[in-house]
Amino acid sequence: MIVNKSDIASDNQKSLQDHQDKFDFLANSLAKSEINVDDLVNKLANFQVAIPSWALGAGGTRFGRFSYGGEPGTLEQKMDDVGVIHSLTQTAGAISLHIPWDIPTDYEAIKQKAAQHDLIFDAVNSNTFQDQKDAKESYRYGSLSNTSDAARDQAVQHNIDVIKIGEKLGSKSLTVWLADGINFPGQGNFQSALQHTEDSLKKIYNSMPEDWSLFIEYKPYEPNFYSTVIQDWGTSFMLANACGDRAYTLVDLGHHLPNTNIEQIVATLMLKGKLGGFHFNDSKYGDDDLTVGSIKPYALFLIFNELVQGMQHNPQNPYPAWMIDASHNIKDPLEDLIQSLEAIQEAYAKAMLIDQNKLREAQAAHDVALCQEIIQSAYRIDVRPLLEKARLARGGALSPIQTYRNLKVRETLIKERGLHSVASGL
Ligand code: AOS
Ligand code: ZN
Ligand code: ZN
Repeated sequence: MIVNKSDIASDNQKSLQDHQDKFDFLANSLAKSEINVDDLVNKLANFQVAIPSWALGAGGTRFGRFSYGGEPGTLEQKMDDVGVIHSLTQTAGAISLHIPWDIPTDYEAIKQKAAQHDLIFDAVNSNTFQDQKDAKESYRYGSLSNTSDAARDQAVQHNIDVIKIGEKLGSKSLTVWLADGINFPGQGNFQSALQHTEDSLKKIYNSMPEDWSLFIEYKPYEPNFYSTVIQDWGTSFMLANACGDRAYTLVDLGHHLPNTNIEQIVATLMLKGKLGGFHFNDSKYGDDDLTVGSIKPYALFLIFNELVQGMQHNPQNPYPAWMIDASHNIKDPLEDLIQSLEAIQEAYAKAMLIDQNKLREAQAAHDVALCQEIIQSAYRIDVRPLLEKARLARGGALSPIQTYRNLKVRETLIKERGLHSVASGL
């Protein structure tokens, strides 16, 4: 299924005038505050977020999974789905693969597909949280942290294999998320688990090509419920420092205990030049992997405020790798991802509207109420016409979900792939 630019353009016609009226009204009022609207729209148009290959089918829980018709069964089909999202939103110009779920059989064909959809390959993800068929060693008691040399060696080798696959596709980074941990007090030794993990990560780091980065993800709990080896940003930061300059922390929004101040973590990591990657999602309780911005949009905006500041003032920090990491149990996964992309762009746009000069003055004067007014008045602006303009400029849809429905994308996918398709992966 391919969504043509001409079909998008003709669907846009219906709401073009309405968009233009709203845009003009907003642009006029922003220009009065000396905001460079063209620059803002440009930044939005250039902000690209990678789609994870595992988010394109219906997710599930241990209580069951309700499949969604027309799910992608192969890597090619997953790329086609990202192509659909990118055509409509013009903000999903990358895909993040998961090995072994997405091992290409024909690299040239996969690269051609990427070029056809205007996609690049973002970070590749290793998997040492499941035992693979015919694997000699089990990860039941850990992978990079395992007390068994043979299990650790196998896990390190898997990561090296993933790097090799990524190299063939043009990826430039590896994301490691470890499920390693223990379920009961006394089950293992904290210090040796951490030491083994550090040693294993160093081996992986030293096997990367020189232009690659290593992203180390952290998470407080699940699948282990007493302790996780890389439980928080501090542990990830420490391990990244132990590995070297091209190892970074990856922040997944769902990987924090309730009420953690994530924006402060972002600011701290960027100051130290160690924020390498980002997984967007939202949650009410834990690692819910819900649609970005569906539960705590204000928190997302505050996080973006720090990201925008960091991108402007912290040259010591690389441009972060943006990725969605979500799971769709109920909604059409493609619609859900489109909503996530919109929420990300919205938070980014609002964060760029904060009057930083005024804020600094108010902070210096300790005018606390004014500080809050400045931040919140940016948050209250309806920035959607800016997002529409950015999409329009690149040939995307004014209203991606509406166009997705008008063009009957899901119906076509069901016709092509069947109603009872099963997505490969989780
Ligand atoms: C797991 O909770 C992490 O968020 C991972 O980033 C990711 O979801 C996983 O690698 C996909 O299987
Ligand atoms: Zn993640
Ligand atoms: Zn997660």
